[in-house]
Amino acid sequence: MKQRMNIFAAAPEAMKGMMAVEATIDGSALEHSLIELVKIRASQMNGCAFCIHMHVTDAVKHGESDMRIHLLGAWRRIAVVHRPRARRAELDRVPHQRRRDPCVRRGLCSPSESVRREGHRIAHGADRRDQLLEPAPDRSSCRAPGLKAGSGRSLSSEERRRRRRSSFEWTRKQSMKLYYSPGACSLAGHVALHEAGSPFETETVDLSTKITASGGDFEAITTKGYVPALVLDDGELLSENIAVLDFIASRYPKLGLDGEMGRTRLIEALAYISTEVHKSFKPFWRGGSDAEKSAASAYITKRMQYLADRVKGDYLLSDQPTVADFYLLVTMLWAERFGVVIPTALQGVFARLKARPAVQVALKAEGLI
Ligand SMILES: N[C@@H](CCC(=O)N[C@@H](CS)C(=O)NCC(=O)O)C(=O)O
Repeated sequence: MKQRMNIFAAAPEAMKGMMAVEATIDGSALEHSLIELVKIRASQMNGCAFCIHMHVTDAVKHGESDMRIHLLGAWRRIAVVHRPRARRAELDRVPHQRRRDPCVRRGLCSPSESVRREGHRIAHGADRRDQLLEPAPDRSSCRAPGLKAGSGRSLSSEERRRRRRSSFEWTRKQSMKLYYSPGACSLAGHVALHEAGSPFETETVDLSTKITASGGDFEAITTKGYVPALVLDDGELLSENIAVLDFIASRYPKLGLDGEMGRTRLIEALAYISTEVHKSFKPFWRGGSDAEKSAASAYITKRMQYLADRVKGDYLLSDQPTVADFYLLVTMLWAERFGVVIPTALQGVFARLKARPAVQVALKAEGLI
């Protein structure tokens, strides 16, 4: 194959201009996914398959919907690419300072999302709301590894360009990494990432020795020592199934619930599955007595019945599966394995979930089928 030209070496002046334009656009209040749509469209017009692939990957990563990407070829004729007037007005109300949030500038979330969404808080390590509302003094958590904190104002333009380039290359190389143990609750996140079509890597963990498949010390990755552990694409570690699944649904809204109460209802379901269903399997995993197992079994069926009585469609919360379905799926697989009765109304959901291609892929990858 013909080697690609190193454009930075071949046309440094042109690249200088390009990077300056890109820096200006990135520093503006435009949503990152919208910028990527423009880049995809330009690449389509240029007929550059490499660039289309690169910008589609970035657009998906920044939460762009498949629909808007597919419709780009006819963008002049459709309404979906335009931000609704209400959305523009909302954006205009965001104080300028917040638009300068480094996470917003890197396109990890839109200005309003940086205030509103839990995904932002988790992804960027701010666990208090007020840390979000006021710019944190040290923003290193939003930065690519190896880039030092600082305002950037005192940097030479050459150094700024070098950093931009390295951060640009870094974003391209990193993808999320899920540490899982076959059949464990981490399977929920594994399925969700496949459903999302997200680029991600995996590594298995031996939970008895805490050694990862590549021989690493899992407790050095998370002192919690349990799965799931999701290393985000900016290098931050996320643990706890509820948080991991909420993060995935925030980034890939098709796996969440629409509406003002959507996210709250999703967390409500995740919390119920985690604390009332998942945790009740303890006697089965931790060598409980027969009496303990039998009591747990009855309790789990009762707790599942509550969900069964409220099934909202083909899946638990709607006609489309959400991350809560994938968590429930794991517990139903455990129920099947340990002979716990699954309520009839959940059996259809169970069958539909098992038949999904993403579920099949994840089960196969974990060696469960
Ligand atoms: N609080 C955690 C618990 C996760 C959990 O129970 N993980 C199990 C597998 S399903 C595990 O890794 N156990 C190994 C251990 O605790 O040593 C969560 O909700 O994500």
